[in-house]
Amino acid sequence: MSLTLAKPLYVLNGPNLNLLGTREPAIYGQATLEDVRGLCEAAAGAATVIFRQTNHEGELIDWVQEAREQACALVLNPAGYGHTSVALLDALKTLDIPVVECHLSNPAARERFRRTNFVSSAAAGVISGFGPLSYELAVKAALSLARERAGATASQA
Ligand code: CA2
Repeated sequence: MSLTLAKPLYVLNGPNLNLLGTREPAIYGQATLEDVRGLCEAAAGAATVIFRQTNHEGELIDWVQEAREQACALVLNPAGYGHTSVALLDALKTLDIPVVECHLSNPAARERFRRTNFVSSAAAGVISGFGPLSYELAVKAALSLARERAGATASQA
């Protein structure tokens, strides 16, 4: 039986991911961000997905703060900000909901600077390297963690 979640799942995307499907297909594939949105919605089944992308660090942080109150869980592809943003890490550390970090490529197998990561320490887990499938897996993992928590809360009531 799958628990109905009271709040939506947030899927947030960082800078340049709006270009998906238009550039660097050898690294990021042919799917557009709209295709990825569709895959996330399908993977979420009956759960509601709030799917957004921004090129602005402050806006991404505002959305993370919004997720604190409004979301059951967060899937985050921080894109370049994952390698640079202490501010994003600080925002993520204020969350009490499960966070799943997600990447299309496998940053560990790319340039050395991509091994610096400021957000993984605030995530329950990281899914990287599977293209759009990374998002589907991340959505399933995040909803599974959210349902575990909702079940635990319900059984304590
Ligand atoms: O693999 C990922 O999902 C990344 O988060 C993508 C980031 C990169 O900085 C991370 O190391 C790994 C880059 C996003 C840029 O997206 C583009 C998509 C199409 C064309 C150009 C850039």
